[in-house]
Parts: sequence; C-alpha cells; structure tokens
Amino acid sequence: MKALEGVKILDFTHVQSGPTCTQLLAWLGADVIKVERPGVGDATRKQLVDVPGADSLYFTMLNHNKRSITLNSKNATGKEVLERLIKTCDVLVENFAPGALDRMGFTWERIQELNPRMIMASVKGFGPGKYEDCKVYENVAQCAGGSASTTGFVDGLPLVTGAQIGDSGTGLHLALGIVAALYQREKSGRGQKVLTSMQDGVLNLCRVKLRDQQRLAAGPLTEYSQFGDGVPFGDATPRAGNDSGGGQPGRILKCKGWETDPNAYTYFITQAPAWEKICDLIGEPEWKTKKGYAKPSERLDKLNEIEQWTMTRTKFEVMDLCNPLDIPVGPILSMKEISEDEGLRATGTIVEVDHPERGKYLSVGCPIKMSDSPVEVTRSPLLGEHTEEILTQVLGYSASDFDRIKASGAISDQKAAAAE
Ligand code: CAO
Repeated sequence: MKALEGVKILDFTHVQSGPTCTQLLAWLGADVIKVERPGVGDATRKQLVDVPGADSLYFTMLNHNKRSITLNSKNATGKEVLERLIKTCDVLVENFAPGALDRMGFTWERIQELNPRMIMASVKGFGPGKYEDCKVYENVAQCAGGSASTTGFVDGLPLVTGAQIGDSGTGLHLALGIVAALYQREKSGRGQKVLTSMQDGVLNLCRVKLRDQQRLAAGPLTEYSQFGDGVPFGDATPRAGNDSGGGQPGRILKCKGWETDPNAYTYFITQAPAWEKICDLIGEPEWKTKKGYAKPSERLDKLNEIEQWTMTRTKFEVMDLCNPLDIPVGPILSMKEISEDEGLRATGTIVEVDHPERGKYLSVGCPIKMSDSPVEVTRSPLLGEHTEEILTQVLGYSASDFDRIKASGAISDQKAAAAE
C-alpha cells in the first residue's frame, strides 16, 4: 500500500520542472502515465548524452517509476485517445509553453466537460500579467524570482545557484498543490486548476530576502558582513556572500588541504548558545568575555581568527569535534563525496538503478520518507515502452481498436515509419 495508490496521473510534462513533480507523485504511489510525442519524446532524452544511443541521465534521473505512451495529440485519433485518458485519470500535469494545451484543443473548459473530477496542474514561467506568455527556463526563473540579485558577493555579479530552485523547486510546490486538490476533491467531488509559476516558486524560497528588503527601511542590515566591512547599503537587499541568513555571524572557512582541494571548507556559525563551547574548543577561553568577541554583533570579523583553527583540521575532523558540542558546522561536500556516502545509500537518498540501454547509474531517491509508504525507485521508461499496455489495459481498447489507432499514425512517428 502506497500513499497515492489508485491515483492515475496523465503526465504531459517535459524537461525538468513538470517531470520532477510527477516523479515525486510516482514515488508516493501514483500510476504516472507519461505522454510523449512519437519518435521524439521528452527533449531531455537526447540532451547531454553520455552513452551514445541510450536515454540521457538528464531524462532517466527525472522520470523514474513512470510508464511511457507515445501519442500525437495533434492527430484526430491521438485526440480521441487523449480524451479517453482525460476521462480515466485523476490529474493532468503539464508544463507546456503558455497556450499550447489550448491550441491542441484541450482548454480547461473542455477538460472539465470530459471529466469534472479532473485536477489540471500546470507549471508556467510567470503567473497572470505582462509576462504570462513567456517561455521560461531555470535560470530565467532564478533571476526573475529574486534569487540571482541576492546571490553572490556584494562586489561581484548576480549569481545563479546550482540547486534547481526554478525547476525542481516549482515541481515540488506543484506536487503539494496536487495532493491538496486531491484531498479537497474528496469533499467537494470536483476537480480544480492548480497553477504554480516558476517566478512565484523561486520567490517563495527567497522569502527572507524580501524580509531584509523591508528591514532596510529601518537602517543598514547590521548582521551582514558588508556592515562589518563598512560598505554602504543601497536601496535593495544586497548579495550577502556566504553570510548566514538568520543573523548569526557565520561563513565558509578554509580547512586543512584547502590549497589543493576546492572543497576543503566548512560552514561555521558562531551562534550565541555555542559561543562559550567554541572558545574552549579552539583554545581561546578568554574570548568568552573579551570585548570585541563576546557579543554576536562584534564577532563578524572574528571568523578570520577562527579560520586559523579550522585550517589545522580537515572538514570532517571539524565536524566530528563540533557535533558532540552542539556547535553547528557544515562540511562542503562534493558530489563525488555524496555519491560515495554509505549513509545516504543506506537511507535510499542515493540509489543505484539498472537501465537496459545504459546499465547501472546513480540517482537521487525520494527525499520524503514515509513510514507507511515505502519507495522503491524503478528505472525510467523507454520511449513508448508501455503504449500498447496503456491502450489496452488502462483505456480498455480492443485488439482491433489498437490496430486502428496504430494505422492512424497517432502512436508512431509516421516519417520514421515511412523511411523504414
Ligand atoms: N503530440 C503533438 N504535439 C506535441 C506533443 C505531442 N505529444 N507534445 C508537445 N507537443 C507540441 C506542443 O503542442 C507545442 O506545439 P505548439 O507550439 O504548436 O502549440 C510544441 O510541441 C512545443 O511545446 P512547448 O512550446 O511547450 O516546447 P518548447 O520546447 O518550445 O518550450 C519550454 C519548452 C520549457 C520553454 C516551455 O514548454 C515552457 O515555457 N514551459 C513552461 C515553463 C517550464 O516548465 N519551464 C521549465 C522547463 S525546464 O527548464
């Protein structure tokens, strides 16, 4: 038994934002039917290819636990099949460019006619307004959602982050909206439209930066290193480098080996409750009461002195020494270290998956652990791998119907078929 067992998802998503959402729903137990264009499929299947002829890691790592049906939704028979899918499924998830679904003939009104219980969930780049028609990718959302202007160093360019907060972050928001809409449908009996824009999703994750924007009206942000460094504030929340967002003096400090290892660093926070223990640990007990050290606001520039201590230890030694004393530190873990971490493998956060075209590869498992809904990560589907199975077993088409659909060109790439 899985949490979303029995829920059928018509997965009309592509690239990253939508597929992360439906992958999560699949891990929670939903039956996710991914609809892809015949002969082409999700564009990511062939992006950043590392094993010639095989689906890329970009695709496989975003589409686990799904079934794939190929369907040309612009072909008359393809539309007939899509209508049956809409009538059969509980949720339609899509992240096409604005208006694409309408142009296929599947407006919200038409979808409601076909299935009043249908939940239609969409990712778009922007919400309603002057940018609503724009096509949007990850970094556009990071810039338009306030993240880039507040990431980086005060004297440098705005920066995008490696965490895919625009795509995967929005997929996560959308998944929550879908689950809530399913819950509401239990009582109302009706479906509804669920929309998450990537700009909104990024901004939601940048909430503390809008907090600081308003605090600026009351004067400079005294917990920012910029304040300690005497750099004047402008009229917008500045980039804060590696400052801790919570107002405690903290930043990334060098550890033993930093000269050659780009990740030999630790995050170190001199939080008030841990200050006395930090002083004892680094052999500076007099700092507990010393002027210029004792108050958090005075300590902004003292992290350089603490770095003299962290540079004598590896990042893992710093972690091992600080943890038992409740001093919060974070080793800068490389993707290599994470991929080799036994603990993450044991919890299913890093999983090894076998794929018929590419063999074994690593992926990130489900980050949500539920005691009554275990997750077993299974490989992503090949393009159209389940077309016949879905048409006959899920949609109830007979063998002769299947032949008719096949002959119509709705489920195969006609150009490729003609070339053969
Ligand atoms: N059968 C027939 N046609 C299909 C089809 C199918 N199974 N699946 C898709 N298509 C068609 C669409 O109907 C559309 O046709 P029209 O342009 O005639 O309406 C066409 O394929 C292209 O779809 P698209 O515009 O969504 O794709 P794109 O590659 O041009 O744009 C993207 C990609 C991501 C920029 C755009 O989809 C978008 O802005 N999505 C919303 C925001 C989003 O999710 N962005 C994150 C992407 S990850 O970084």
